[in-house]
Parts: sequence; C-alpha cells; structure tokens
Amino acid sequence: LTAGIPAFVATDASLGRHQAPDWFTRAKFGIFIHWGVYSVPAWAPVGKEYAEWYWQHMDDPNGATYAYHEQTYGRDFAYDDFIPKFTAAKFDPVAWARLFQQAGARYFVLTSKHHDGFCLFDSAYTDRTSVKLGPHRDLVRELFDAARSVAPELHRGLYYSLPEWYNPALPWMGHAPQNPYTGAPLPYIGYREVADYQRDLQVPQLEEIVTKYRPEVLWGDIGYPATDRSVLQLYFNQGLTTGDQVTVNNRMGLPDYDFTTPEYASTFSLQTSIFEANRGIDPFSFGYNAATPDSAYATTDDLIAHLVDIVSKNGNLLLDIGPRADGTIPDIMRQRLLEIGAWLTVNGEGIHDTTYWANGAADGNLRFTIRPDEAFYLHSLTPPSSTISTIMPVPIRDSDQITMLGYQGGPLHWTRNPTGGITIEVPAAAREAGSHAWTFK
Ligand code: FUL
Repeated sequence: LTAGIPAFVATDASLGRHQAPDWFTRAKFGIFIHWGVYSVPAWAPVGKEYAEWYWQHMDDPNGATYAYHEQTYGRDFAYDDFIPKFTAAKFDPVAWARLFQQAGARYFVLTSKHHDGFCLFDSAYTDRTSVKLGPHRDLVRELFDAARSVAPELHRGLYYSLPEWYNPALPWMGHAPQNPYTGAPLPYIGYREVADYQRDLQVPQLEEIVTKYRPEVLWGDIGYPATDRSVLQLYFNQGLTTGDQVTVNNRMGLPDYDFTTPEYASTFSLQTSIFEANRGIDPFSFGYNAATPDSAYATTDDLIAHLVDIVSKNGNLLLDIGPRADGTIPDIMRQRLLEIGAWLTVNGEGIHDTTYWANGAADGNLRFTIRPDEAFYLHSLTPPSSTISTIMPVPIRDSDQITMLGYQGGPLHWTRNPTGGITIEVPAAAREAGSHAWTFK
C-alpha cells in the first residue's frame, strides 16, 4: 500500500461506504461479452433460453437442447468435447476494442469464467482454461492489452461466475459431469482437485483476476457460494494504490455493492442510486445463438430507445454481444453497435456525462436528461409529428433557445402551455435529419 493511504478493512463501515466511481455513473453505455465453450454449439430455443446455458439444458431430458444435442452430435459427444473447437482462431482483440469505441461505449465487461467453469484467463488453480486448452491463449490478457493500447479511455471489466455447475468439489447441479443420456460419469477436463471449492478455488481465482488483470468492474454472478469480503478488501485497496477507480456489482453474495443489475428487464422506474441494466442484442441470450434469425434481433430503434429510457432513469446499459467460437463478431451485432455509435456521435451529449432529471424521467414517449448547471435534454423515442408537447413543466426560461441535435436549421419555435409544459414546432426537415430517437436541447 502507498504510505499515507488508509486501507479499506473488511468492516461494514468501510466496505459499505464504497460507491460507484464517477466514470461509471457518467459512462451510460458498456459492452458485455459472453464468449466461451458454449459459443461452439451456439444453440438454444430462440428467444426462450440462454445459449450460454447449453450444458445445463442438454442435461435436462425434458428440454429441447437434450434432443437437439443427441440428434446433432450423438449421445457420446460430451460438453467438454466442444473445448477443442473453441479455437479463437480469428480473434482480433484490437478490432474488438476499436468496435466498442466506435459504438460509443465507455467500458466493456468480458466473461472470465462462466458457469461451465472454463476460464478465459491463465489460472494457477485449474487447467480448465483457454491457456491450457482450446485456443491456448490468454484471451483476457489479449483483450485487456489491446484495449489499453488502442482505446485507453475504455474501462475494462470482468465477469466471474461464483459457482460452476459441475465442478466435482461443488456440484451445483447435484452431480459431477455425467452423460445425460446414460448417466455414465465423465471427466471434468482440466480440473485439479481441491478440498474446498470456495476457499481453494473461487476466492484465489478472484484474487488472481483482480491482481493480474486489474479490472475496473468486478462483475460477479449468481451470488452463490458467496465470496469472502477479503476479495473486496483486496480489490478496493489495490484501486487505492494504483489509482484505478473500481466498482463491484450486486451478485457477489455480499451486502456490499455499488450497483444493481436488472437482467433482460423491459421497464424501469427512476432510482436515485445507479443501476446497470443488461441484455443481449439477441432476443433472449447472452452467448451466441446461431439459430436466431437476423429478423429476431433487437433493432437499433429498440436498442436506442432502451438506452435513452435507462439513462433517463439513472441507469447504464450493458449491452451484450456473443462472439462466435473463432472470435468473429456476427455482422448483425457489429451493425447494431455501429449504428448506436453513429447515433451517439450526434446525440451523445444528451447521454454521456448526463444525469437523470429528478423531477421525472418520462412523459409519454419523451425522456429527459440533464447536465448539471448546463443543458436540459428532451428525447423523443418515436418520430416527432409537427409538434412535440410536454405535460410536465420543464426547466426552460422564456429566453432559452431550443435546438435539435443533428439538425442544422437553427433554433425551433416553441411556446409555453398553460400546464407549464412546452410545445416545440418540429419542421419536417428536422424530423428527417434524425433517426432512432430525436434529441432536443
Ligand atoms: C445470469 C447468467 O446465468 C447468464 O447466463 C448471464 O451470464 C447473465 C448476465 O447472468 O445470471
């Protein structure tokens, strides 16, 4: 520790005082990446199940994946037989980092280990990793290094699943790996025996990812088995020493967290403490689902409306992409990200670095954001007709001018309504200058 900097200690008082850092509350938009062995089968009933849950679902005789797996790969093809096909052969971490930047994201969070127990980083506690198996590369290291060099302003985060479904030391699903059709026991490839899952594997691995990769977001999942407060103590103390402004989510099984994480939620209410909503571009999957037709993916209109809605309610959107097993990012996902980025290039001043308007976030299809001591923004989630009216009294003085971002035709005519709201006249040229969502300042 740096001399003079008081250490966080694992007490209710010090850990409970930690808050999401400024960069995180200003970021508004991040990219979530679910990538792993499940990216090889890349299959789930479209819109119904998460494709990254393939192993769990193939284990369920009543589920569609059980039958799909038998037909496609045969009864003797184990989940771990997918490992050699997880090649990352075309993984271009520099291109990924540039894409996230072009999307207007301020941070990303990569799965360092999902529920299948396969690590995308080099671990001293298991050989079930992308370094010892599959790609034989440290994928976390490569993406972090690439981002640091080509997009240093992108904040870097790691997801970590606290449990593993079939780890023999803590079989969450009730048993170690077995053939779902015959019940015959199977190896858990790369497993090194540990006596106590939490003490000998989970806590040391969390310490490992914190110290080796210095994530600025630690995104635990499931909350079980709850980790130890010493992990947060180490993480926060390291932040004090390095100057990293770090933050932790609410799924570590601990009472101390900086933000909540609603998953695939579609409606939000304004909250005074920051939250981070997550979902995929896929209608219902984080991992790549090759069965999802392009037509089923969320449209750019949907995603931008979602982003604006969330930001107006004091949230960030962590939007997930599922790369393929070879490391390529499906075109439909790339296209959505680039379109969001193009929109943010024009309209981002009403999103990034803003805060919610405490008097009310929503008025029909309108949303509001504000820059402290600066501009007030009104966003229309649907194409405006010839006028836009608010019912709510908005903080605009008689002398203020209203413009539309992306429209070069100058200030728009506006009047005050008897209710205290305003009516803005929107010429056709202004409506046509915008797309996805229309932002007035
Ligand atoms: C959930 C997981 O079970 C999903 O697979 C996904 O990782 C999501 C973000 O969190 O709890």
